[in-house]
Amino acid sequence: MQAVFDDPLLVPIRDKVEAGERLSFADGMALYRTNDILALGYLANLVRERLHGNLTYFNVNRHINPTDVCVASCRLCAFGKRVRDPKAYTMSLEEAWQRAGEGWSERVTEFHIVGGLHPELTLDWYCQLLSGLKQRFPGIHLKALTMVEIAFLARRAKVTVRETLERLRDAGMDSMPGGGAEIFNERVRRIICDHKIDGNEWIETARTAHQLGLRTNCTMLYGHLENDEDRVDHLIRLRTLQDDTHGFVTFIPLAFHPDNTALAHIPSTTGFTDIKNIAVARLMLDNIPHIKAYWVMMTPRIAQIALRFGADDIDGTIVEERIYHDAGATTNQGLRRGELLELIRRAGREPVERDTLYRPVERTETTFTVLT
Ligand code: V47
Repeated sequence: MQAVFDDPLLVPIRDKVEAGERLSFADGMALYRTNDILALGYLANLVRERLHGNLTYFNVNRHINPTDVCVASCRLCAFGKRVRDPKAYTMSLEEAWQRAGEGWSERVTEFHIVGGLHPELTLDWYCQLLSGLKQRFPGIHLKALTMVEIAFLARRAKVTVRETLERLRDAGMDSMPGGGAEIFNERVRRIICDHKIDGNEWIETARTAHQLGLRTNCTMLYGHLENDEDRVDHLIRLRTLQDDTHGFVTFIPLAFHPDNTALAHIPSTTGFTDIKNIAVARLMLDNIPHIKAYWVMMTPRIAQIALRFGADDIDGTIVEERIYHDAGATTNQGLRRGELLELIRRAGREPVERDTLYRPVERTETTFTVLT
């Protein structure tokens, strides 16, 4: 028996999803415009369970933000500070290496390393940062630097994006996070982050990374000045690149947090919008394997619900989070491994600890092995 939907516009979409067919721009618009959240959930869950069954992924990771000094001054951001701001910080290499080993005793498998666009930190400095981390923590995967940081470092070093990526890869960079994509539409981008690379440059930097064999994530920032067309356009541009490269591992929809930003007048997103963005992403991005419900951004409670609306991953232990907390997030700075297991189990899903590339991690009391 087929599911009955309140919204008749979803019926042809249901037929496509059940047949495993690709959804169009118009389908994406219908998905965003519907209020039939249960229908969206039914369809997204169908795809999610087709791909991953009952499994839900998480990892034991630590965020490291070496500096919050940033020349971009994006209106969307509460994290970046001007170089002369007394509240700004920049870690020395020694501090960053030491910080990496601090925090909870749970053995992390990934360092997630991002920061501001610092006017003085050079490509060489980042190479030293990464090679120093590799020396001190040889088994830990370095997921480092967004496309925006890469393009900035390349420009400052007067070398190509390809060479920048090659040098960082040789220094120890294993993969890249998905930040900085924001929304590709130029009209909106000019308002929310006018000094950042444009959407085409973000896509072309990701293409180069993928061509060099670096896997990356991708994101979309929603809940600010964008409209439904901009969101669908963003998702389709990511899907088109993925058809070419197959380099994206995970998509993470990111809800805009307005506090302490130049866009503080914009109301925060609601749980309804957050869940809708997870479901639409799962349905539109038919070639990206994983959809992450980032618990810091959506709260553990909504992230848990998202596991029934298309998400198969809730990210990790994190330990220390700054970007969302500077923008008013009230969630914890980190969660323990046991708390993530519990969150997933209580949604009736089966937790799998993964490494950055989604290989299962097996733990004994004191060691862990990545199963290849
Ligand atoms: O690039 C900045 C966004 C991103 C705000 O790849 C803001 O696994 C909301 O990319 N409100 C950083 N969002 C976070 C990110 C990420 C997080 C978790 C996992 C991964 C991954 C990537 O956060 C930034 C920007 O897009 N951001 N300021 C703000 N006020």
